[in-house]
Amino acid sequence: MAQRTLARYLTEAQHDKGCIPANLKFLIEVVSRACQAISIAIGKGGLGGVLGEAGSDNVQGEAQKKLDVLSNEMLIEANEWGGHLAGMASEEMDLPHLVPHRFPKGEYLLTFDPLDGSSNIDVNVSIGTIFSVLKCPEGADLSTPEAAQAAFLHPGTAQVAAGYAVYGPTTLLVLSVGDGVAVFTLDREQGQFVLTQEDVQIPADTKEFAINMSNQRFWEAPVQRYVDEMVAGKTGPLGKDYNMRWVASMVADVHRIMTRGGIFMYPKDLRDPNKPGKLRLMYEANPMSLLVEQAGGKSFDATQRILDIQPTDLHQRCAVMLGSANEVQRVSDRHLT
Ligand code: P6P
Repeated sequence: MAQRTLARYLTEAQHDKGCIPANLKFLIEVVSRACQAISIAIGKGGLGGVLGEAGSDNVQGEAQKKLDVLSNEMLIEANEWGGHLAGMASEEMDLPHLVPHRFPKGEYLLTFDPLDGSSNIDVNVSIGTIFSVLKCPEGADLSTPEAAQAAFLHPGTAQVAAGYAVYGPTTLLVLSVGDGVAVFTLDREQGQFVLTQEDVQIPADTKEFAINMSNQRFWEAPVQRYVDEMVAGKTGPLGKDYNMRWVASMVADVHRIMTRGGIFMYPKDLRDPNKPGKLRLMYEANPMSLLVEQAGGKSFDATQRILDIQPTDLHQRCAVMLGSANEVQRVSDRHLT
């Protein structure tokens, strides 16, 4: 059977299921080509002069890697001319990037973390791009970047598409337009993404958890108790041994869970009561939560569904507990007792 490329998959979804308007199909293809170009830049590593620090900090006060800045620029340049977007927001930019007046404006808003896990770049561990697509509200005030921020502030349930690219031994694009999750593998000879898995399903149970254990003393009691129970294994109340993984690239940890199940947690850290978590709602937690739910998993901030959170700030953080439905439900229930 002929390979089903991303373009064919999107065309079929557009015609057969009517779930992808033409401009959304175009947007996803443009993002996929930007991810392809990012994959090539990353692949050059030290040979391409793209490793190391950029010498600047992002809005989060985090030192930017050269590839953080490059990936951000690649996504901006790929998307601003096509007439499908009204604006873009990124982890690497304080304010939204509005489509320049010289280009046509479209109906969608794109948020992204252009290169997630960038602390892993220089040690050659998998990293990724995370993106989320929203409809721009009718009559939104896009007169200035400051004013435009409000147009982005929708709960995750309003996303019309979400996905990530994971730059690992292979480069994969994992995508949902609200009709399940599909996985595409980059065929470097052909220079295009080819469908390699459809209708991803996360197993409801797991024996694998992902968390940064070095923060254990700063977690809230329910999370401490839950992790202690998993570490106790067969000798504890859960009656089974668990394994632990922590790549410190959300995309890599989430992709493992999409592939074989598991629970990923970046819980609230009591060191800074003003920071509900480390991960960002709009371009990390929300897109990943849509994908996980579309694959039969769950995603809570502890007690509430992440996709239901009403954002108040473009860069707000939230606690994240996502993955195998029964395991996520268990840790959420720990907060109610
Ligand atoms: P820590 C990467 O910096 C990131 O945003 C996520 O990709 C990852 O899951 C997390 O932070 C790792 O955080 O505290 O373990 O370095």
